[in-house]
Amino acid sequence: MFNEKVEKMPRKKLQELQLKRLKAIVMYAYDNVPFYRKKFDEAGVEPNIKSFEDLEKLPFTTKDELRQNMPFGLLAKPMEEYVELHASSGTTGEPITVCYTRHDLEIWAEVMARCLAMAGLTKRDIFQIPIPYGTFTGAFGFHYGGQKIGALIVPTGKGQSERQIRLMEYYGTTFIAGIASYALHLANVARKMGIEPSELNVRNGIFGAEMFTKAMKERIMKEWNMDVHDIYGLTEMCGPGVSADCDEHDGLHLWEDHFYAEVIDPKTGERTGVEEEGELVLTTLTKEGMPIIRYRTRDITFLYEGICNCGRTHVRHAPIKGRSDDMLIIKGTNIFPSQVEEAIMKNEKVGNNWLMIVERKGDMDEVIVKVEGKKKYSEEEKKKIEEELQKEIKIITTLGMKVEIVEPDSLPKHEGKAKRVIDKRVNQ
Ligand code: DLL
Repeated sequence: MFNEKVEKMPRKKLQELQLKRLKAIVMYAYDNVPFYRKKFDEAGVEPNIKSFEDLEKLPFTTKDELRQNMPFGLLAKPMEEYVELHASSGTTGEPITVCYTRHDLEIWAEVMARCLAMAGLTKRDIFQIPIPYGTFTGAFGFHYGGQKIGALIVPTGKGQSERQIRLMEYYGTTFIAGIASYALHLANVARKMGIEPSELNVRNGIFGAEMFTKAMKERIMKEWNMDVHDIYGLTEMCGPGVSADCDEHDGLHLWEDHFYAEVIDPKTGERTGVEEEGELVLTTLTKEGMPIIRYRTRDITFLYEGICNCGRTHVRHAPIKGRSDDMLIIKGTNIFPSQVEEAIMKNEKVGNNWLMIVERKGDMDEVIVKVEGKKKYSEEEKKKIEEELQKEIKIITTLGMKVEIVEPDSLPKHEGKAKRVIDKRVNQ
């Protein structure tokens, strides 16, 4: 463990620490960020909270509110205190910009180091980071955390997949991090170069930044012959590093000394019951540069009860099921693209890339799921796989969808987060 004292802190002590920090950060936000002063005053709430329950009286912060105050309207410190900025990838609108003080960077490195150590990173590892170094938080988060542990970092950065594989071979990379779908893309590239990914030295990987189903994890594990960990985070909190899963692979530990988590019903805003799914709401407990109170992440999950076998006391949440704004309503049924992925990735005959197209035909919604075959198949073979997938998708989503097996490498590739859904109904 990177920080055993904190990671195994008795729950009572951890909650005392949380409450102390929660009281302080709410007051700090009120005193230093005019946006919060106005918001709390308008809601008629006092910023002097006394209990976790009191927090529920405070209004949520939404992505739209952050957007309206971009780029620097939510900062709590004078400009000269900031040393770095990052921004969200902006797949759902204007990017959200976050500025870090030195103290904030230090905390980011600490939570990242805990996640990476949990995934097995040690100072003896050769740690390759095939993620764009830029305003996206991914690469820098892994970089700072990896350095804190003392691993040898190979900052290969964006794309150039063949070069990534060559360098893995050349340096004997043992640990990689990144965006889940890119790990599978790299496996495809390696094979095309005549290199079996499982024969490279890579034995551990930690991935996130997008929907990451169990079936996909299993596939990455198998293709690379490595252990795979899930890491979650978002720019608004720090970037990657909010939570990750331990070797039990049963939920992600969320670092509660730095983030306070609630799960709410996205419709009513009320907290959900024990282990009941809803939208994750996060409050930063220690961020001095840009504190955020009760942020609606739109990510769907639930919090576990009980302590993990690994001994860490920090609460676990279920792998993110999807974003509330990813949810599709098809023929009146709510589905998440992650359910379709779960169905597809279980099938050994399909490749690593897929795309779902939703259209309205007359009065009816129609879905076509295009899936790359693992290899080129005959028409007859294709038909058989299509039927298998259709059946599996129906079991998981209850919906009938058309499936089309397409040739390997024929669908758009992604070096960043994968785009899995084209919903043509939006413009129909
Ligand atoms: O994606 C930070 C990150 C980088 C996390 C690298 C993990 C690895 P944003 O670009 O702000 O930040 O996007 C945040 O991505 O609200 C989730 O919807 C989604 N997301 C992040 N991690 C996971 C995960 C980074 N492990 C948004 N599983 C979040 C599912 C994830 N979704």
